[in-house]
Amino acid sequence: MLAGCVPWPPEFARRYTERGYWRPEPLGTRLRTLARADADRVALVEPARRMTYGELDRRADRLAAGLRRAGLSPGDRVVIQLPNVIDFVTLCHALFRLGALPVFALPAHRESELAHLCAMSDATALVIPDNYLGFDHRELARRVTGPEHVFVVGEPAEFVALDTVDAEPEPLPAPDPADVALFLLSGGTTGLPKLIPRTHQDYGYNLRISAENAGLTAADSYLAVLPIGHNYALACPGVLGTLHVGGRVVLAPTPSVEDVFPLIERERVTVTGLVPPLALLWLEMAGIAGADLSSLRLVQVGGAKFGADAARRFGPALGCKVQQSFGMAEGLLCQTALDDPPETVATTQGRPLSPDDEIRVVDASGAAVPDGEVGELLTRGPYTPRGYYRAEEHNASAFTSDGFFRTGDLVRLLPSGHLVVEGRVKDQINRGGDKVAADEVEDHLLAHPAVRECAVVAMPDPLIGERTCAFVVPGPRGAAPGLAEMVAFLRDRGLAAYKLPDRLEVVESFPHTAVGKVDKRRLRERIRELTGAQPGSTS
Ligand code: OOB
Repeated sequence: MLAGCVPWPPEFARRYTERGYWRPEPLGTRLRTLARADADRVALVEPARRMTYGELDRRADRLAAGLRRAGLSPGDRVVIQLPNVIDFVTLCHALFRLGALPVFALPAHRESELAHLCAMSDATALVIPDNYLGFDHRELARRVTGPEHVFVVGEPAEFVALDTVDAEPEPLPAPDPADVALFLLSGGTTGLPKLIPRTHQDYGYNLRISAENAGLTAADSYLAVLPIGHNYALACPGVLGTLHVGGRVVLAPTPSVEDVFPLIERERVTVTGLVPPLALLWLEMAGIAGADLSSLRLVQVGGAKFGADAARRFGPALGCKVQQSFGMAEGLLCQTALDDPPETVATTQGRPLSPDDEIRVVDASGAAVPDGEVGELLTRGPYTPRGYYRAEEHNASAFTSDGFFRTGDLVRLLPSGHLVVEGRVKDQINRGGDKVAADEVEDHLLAHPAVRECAVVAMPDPLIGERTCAFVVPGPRGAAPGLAEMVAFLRDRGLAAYKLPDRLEVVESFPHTAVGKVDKRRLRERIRELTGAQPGSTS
């Protein structure tokens, strides 16, 4: 396995292979078979362009050869920051074939995140769009040093247009299926996002079991609404799961209802995955937007807690089934089943998908809590890697000595095996599915000359579940900055917009815990009182 990664112990690897979870084939192998069997079948749809399985297969080969000729080698890391476009998917398959490793950035990331990802992964190449949602990503690329190559989808300026990377296919040695295929990003709890190495065979299993649990077949059209660089829309079952079964992937240019509803109607979309704020919006708009959504058979909702009331209303309002999805880039994926009773679908976040997903629910000392009580979820299994990339020190605390990942999520395990997410112990804000590591934002706030101390906490929000509140203790020099000034300051530091505080509270001092740490629990209570909000989740 690639240096800097933690392999599964051999006895586990043997078991996962023997049980058929791990298959000796690189990601994208099925694409070749499907392309040969039915070349003209539509694989990918953009609003103004479509691509068949045959074309996707050919383009992946030619792009792989072109990248090789441009100087990329197996094992090289390629940071991809693209919106939901066909080139994203062709590029992924080219890299799988070449054995080069995509590192998935989000379109919302800015200089701070992108520079970190390129440095962490030692990236050889960066792939960006020219513009997306009014932002010029070439400007961003100019400020990120490190990658030798910058490829652009669209107008390349001084960089290289991805379209022109093209060469006659040549035989390439197949990558080792046991090795890393791609890197996902952790939501981050301490500092900047960590890289999660996913192997061909672990990720292949991830996408197969989630495709199976969604009952996905070649007759399905999956609509990618959320960014496809995120695990959920990429492989749970997402784009890769859909292509695996020979279905059709419809790529939404943005998650807005104006873009998405007409696509559902036109392409007769059957399945999609949403975060709770979008699901609430769909619930509101379904009857009044005037689009025919009757082709939908299944809508997954996950990434943040989906309240039971909304979950109960969603299916009848949209005329489809709902599937709660509780997953993480680190591996474990829990989902309700298509034949679960409606109340189970409304009130739980599903069951782990693999019979070999091991679950422990523990208290702060690491001891198992009594059945049915709330504790931290620990897990290990055939698609949950044993460590972050190049993060030995962090891995020592993020994993138990016997390889269980500490999810930082508080859950209750029901006798049926379903989990209910009750909260979290990790210092993170879940902003409607977007994860914000409190201390990453705190580090940036502390760089402001007028800030002496700061603490970032979640505050309840009726629409997106949680928003970010920054508490600040001003320093001796100058007045504390207001929210607008602080937001401008953080933007200048290259922080992604979803990480910017929604509210700023200036205080004289912080409450402290008995051991002298800032007492964030009391700060959360204070902001709840100030906003008059109730503790709870999106409902
Ligand atoms: C998904 O993945 P990540 O890596 O962005 O975030 C994982 C974290 C979980 O540890 C949990 O804290 C939270 O997001 N989360 C949920 C949830 N789904 C994720 N919290 C409550 N209820 C849920 N349904 O978010 C992700 C990956 C694959 C599929 C779906 C979501």
